[in-house]
Amino acid sequence: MTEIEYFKPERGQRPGANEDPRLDWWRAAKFGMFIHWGVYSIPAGVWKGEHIPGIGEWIMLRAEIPIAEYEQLAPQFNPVKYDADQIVKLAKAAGQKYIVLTSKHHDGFCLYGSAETDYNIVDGTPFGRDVLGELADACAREGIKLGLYYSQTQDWHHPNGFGNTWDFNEDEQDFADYIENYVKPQVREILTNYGPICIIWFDTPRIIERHQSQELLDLVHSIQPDCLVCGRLGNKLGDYATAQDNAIPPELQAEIDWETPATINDTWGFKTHDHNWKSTTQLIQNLVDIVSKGGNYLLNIGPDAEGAIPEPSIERLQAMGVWLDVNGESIYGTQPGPIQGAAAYRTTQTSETVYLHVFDWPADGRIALSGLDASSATWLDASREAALSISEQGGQLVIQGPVEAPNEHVTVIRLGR
Ligand code: JFZ
Repeated sequence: MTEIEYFKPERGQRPGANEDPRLDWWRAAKFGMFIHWGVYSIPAGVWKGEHIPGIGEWIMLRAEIPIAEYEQLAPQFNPVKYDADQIVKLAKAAGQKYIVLTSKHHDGFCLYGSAETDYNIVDGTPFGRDVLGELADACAREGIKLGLYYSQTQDWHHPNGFGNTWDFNEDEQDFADYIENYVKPQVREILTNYGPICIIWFDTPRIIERHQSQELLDLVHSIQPDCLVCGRLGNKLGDYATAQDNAIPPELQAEIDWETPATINDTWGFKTHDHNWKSTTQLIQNLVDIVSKGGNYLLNIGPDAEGAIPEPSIERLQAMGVWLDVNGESIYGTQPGPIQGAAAYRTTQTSETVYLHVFDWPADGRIALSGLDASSATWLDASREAALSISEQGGQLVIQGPVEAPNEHVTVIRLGR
């Protein structure tokens, strides 16, 4: 079995996979919305007229922008189009059951009114509103769970944070002090001031020490025992495993709870010139592929400097929601299916039903499956009228449907056991 290399809770750290009831809602949810937003959406991939390669939220490091220059972005940040209700309603329309917002990314800017620094949206910008607070209220109104991304090691603004080698000399930094007197107070405030938080999404652990990871895990669970911690806390600690960005394991990961964080284009933070949007079909197939292997799909939006969501993201997420309105029964609350490793289809299942997801509909409408018995085959899309039959031929279950693909993205057939 190919394990998810990057971050995987050590066995025994927490109840094993499929055992910890704190994850039950998350296992059933399958699909979440990631939101990467901050002052990096102002340069949006361009600095002093130069296109800066890589992901947009890394522009400060990629261009080695001195703090004195980069923090001048904060007084320019006035995202008047920010609408927390619009974001939450888009997540709901898309079928995303939880949202994870960057409360503080590697550049150190906070999207909430932190008592630990004025380098935040409330105290340091003309906008002056608490983005996180407004999102928390909108999530509560709409019944969507809210999680928070928090960069616990990389902080290119704080003198004792990790990663800024152009303003600071690492040998003169005190990372232990940073963890004790900045990270812990900020983790406390985001878990105390904004209601129930479903996940703390730590990231890029880099130099964090085992005891520091453990202390942060214990701190989160001491304040909100039901708050989950993703697999990037460091030292293989956390409540579930986190795959590499946009990575989908080639095979079933039955032993662990895991999640793939992913982008719709090629950047997390908004970039003006990144138009490489994945197709709706690709996004739906990614969701099905991940769920069929036991994982969750955390799919990102990157609002621009005005707080607007890029239209291509809205279009794709809404189309994913249309597909899930019809086919969500085969996704939410399911387990990995009995057939794994096929190229053209995936399977998920419940105790009574197997769901066959057909990626590439056969030209003759005929699907032959080995290792599966079924008493019935019906379209999950109740509006489909085309004939669908099953038979047993040569030891295989043969499904005969129309020659035309029933669904432009992924067709789902419900197989009764
Ligand atoms: C990290 C961040 O640096 C990035 O800005 C974004 O927030 C992303 C979700 O997480 O990037 C990573 C972290 C881990 C891997 C790759 C990119 N990895 O495991 O290969």
